[in-house]
Amino acid sequence: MSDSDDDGIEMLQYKVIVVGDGAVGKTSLIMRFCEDAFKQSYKQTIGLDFFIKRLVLPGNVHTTLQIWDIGGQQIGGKMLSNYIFGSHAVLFVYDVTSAESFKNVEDWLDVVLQSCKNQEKMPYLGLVGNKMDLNHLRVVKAEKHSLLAVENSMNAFFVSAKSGDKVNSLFVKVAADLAGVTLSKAELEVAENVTTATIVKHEVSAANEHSKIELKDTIKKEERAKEKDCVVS
Ligand code: G3D
Ligand code: MG
Repeated sequence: MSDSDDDGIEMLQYKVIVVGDGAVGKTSLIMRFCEDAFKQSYKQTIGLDFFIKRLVLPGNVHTTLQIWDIGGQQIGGKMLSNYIFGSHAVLFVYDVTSAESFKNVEDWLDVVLQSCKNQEKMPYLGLVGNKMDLNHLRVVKAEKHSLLAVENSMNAFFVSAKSGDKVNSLFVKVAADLAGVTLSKAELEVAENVTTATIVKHEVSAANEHSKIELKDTIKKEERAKEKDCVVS
C-alpha cells in the first residue's frame, strides 16, 4: 500500500497484526515499540487497539506501520478473521517460558492462513519468542523455534518487551522486508538503539465496525498532526 504525504514523499503503509495467546506479552511488545515503555500489566483490551508508527528506512524510504493488537480475541473469536484480513504482516507471539503458548502458535497460524486465503498476497509471517529476559525459566528451545519458523516460512525473532531487547529491530526488520529494503547488520544495530516518542492510540470498539472503514483517512490526518519520525538511516 502506498500513498503520498503533503511533501510528495511516497509513504508505504503496512498493516501489522500481533496475535498469540493471552499473557504472552502482545500489548507489552507493542507499547515497548510505540511508546518505549513497559508496564507490569495492561488492562485487557475490549475491542482492539491499533497504533501507528512511522519509520524512515535507509534510502529515505518512508513507511508507516499500523500495528494492531487483537486484545482478548481468542482463536475462534468471531471478529478475528475480519481483523486479520488485509494484513501485510502477522507476528505470532509466544512466551518462551510457556510451552503451551508455543504449541498454540500452530493454531494461530491456521486461523491466519484461513483468514488470508483470499488475499492477493499472503502476509509476511514472523515468529516472535517473547520474555527472553526470563532465560532461566525458558522451556522452548531455540531449535524448536527455528524448526517451526522454517517449516512455515516464518521469520524468526527473540525479544524481551520488558527489557526492550531486540524490539525495535524486530519492527524495523519487518518494515524493511515489506518495503524491499535490505538492512546491513550495522543498520539493524542502529535500529535497535533508536528510541522515539510516539504516537496515536486508537480504540476501535468491536461494536463500531463502521469506524474501521474510516480508519485510513483518520490515520492520514492524525499521523500528520501527531507523529514523529523514527529515522533509521
Ligand atoms: P498480552 O497482551 O499478550 O495478553 P501483556 O500480554 O502484554 O498484557 O503481558 C502479560 C504479562 O506478561 C504481564 O504481566 C506483563 O508484564 C508480562 N510481560 C510481557 N512481556 C514480558 C517480557 O518480555 N518479560 C517479562 N518478564 N514479562 C513480560 P502480569 O504480571 O500483568 O501478568
Ligand atoms: Mg493485551
